[in-house]
Amino acid sequence: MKIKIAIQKSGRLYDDSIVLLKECGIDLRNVKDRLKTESDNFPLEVFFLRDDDIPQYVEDAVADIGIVGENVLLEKGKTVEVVEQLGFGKCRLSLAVPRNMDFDGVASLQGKRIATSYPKLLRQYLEQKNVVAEIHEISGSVEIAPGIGLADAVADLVSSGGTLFMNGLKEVETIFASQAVLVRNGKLSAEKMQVLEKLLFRIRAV
Ligand code: PRT
Ligand code: ZN
Repeated sequence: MKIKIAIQKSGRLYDDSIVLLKECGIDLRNVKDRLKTESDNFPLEVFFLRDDDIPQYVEDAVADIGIVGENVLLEKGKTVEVVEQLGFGKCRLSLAVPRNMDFDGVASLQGKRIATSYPKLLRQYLEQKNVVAEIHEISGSVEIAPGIGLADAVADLVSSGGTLFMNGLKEVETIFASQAVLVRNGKLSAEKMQVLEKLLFRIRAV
C-alpha cells in the first residue's frame, strides 16, 4: 500500500520538501521535470503540483497527504488535517503602506483600498479589527499596487522585507505567521495511516 504525497512542483517549498524526504531516508527516482515519481525504498508516490492546488487535491483524496504553506491552506479553506509543522517556508502575511504614509494603527486603513492575494485572510483580520476597507484581489506582484495607484496599502507575504523596501513600502502590522505544514486527508484507510505514522516517525527524527 503506497501513500501519495503532493508537493510543490517548483518554487519556495520545493527544495526543502525534497530535502525533508531525503533526510527521512526516502530515495526518489529522478525528480526533475516530472509530474510524479515514486520511491523504491519507501511506499511513497510523489505528485508535483502548484502549491495553490494542493489543499484541494488532498481534500479530494487524489493525494493522501501534502506539504503546503499555512497561508495557502487557510486562504483556500479546504477541509484537511494538519499533521505536523515542518519548520521551513517561514514567512508572515503583513500589512504594508507607502513609507511616507502616516500610519497610526489599522484604523488608519478605514475606507482605503488594500491589494492582496489573500482576500479571505485579510477580510477576517479587518472584520476582527472593525475596519472597513476595499479589498482588491490580485494574483501576483502585489507590492507594486500602491506605486501604480491601484491601492493605498497591501497585505502580502514577507520574509526578509527586501521586496517591500524596494517598492517604497513599510511593514506595519503582521496578520499572521506562516510555515510549511504536512496535511492529510481526513479519511485515510488504516493501512495508509500506518504508512503515514512511519513517515511521521522519520520526520520527527530529523
Ligand atoms: O507556482 P506555485 O503556485 O506553486 O508557487 P507560488 O509562486 O504561488 O509560491 P512560491 O513558490 O513563491 O511560495 C510558496 C510558499 O512559500 C508560499 O505560499 C509561502 O508559504 C512560502 N513563502 C515563504 C513565501 C515567502 N517566504 C516569500 N517571501 N512565499 C512568497 N514570498 C514572496 C512574497 O510574496 C513577496 O513577493 O517573496 C516576496 C517577499 O520576500 P522578501 O524576502 O523580499 O520579504
Ligand atoms: Zn501558488
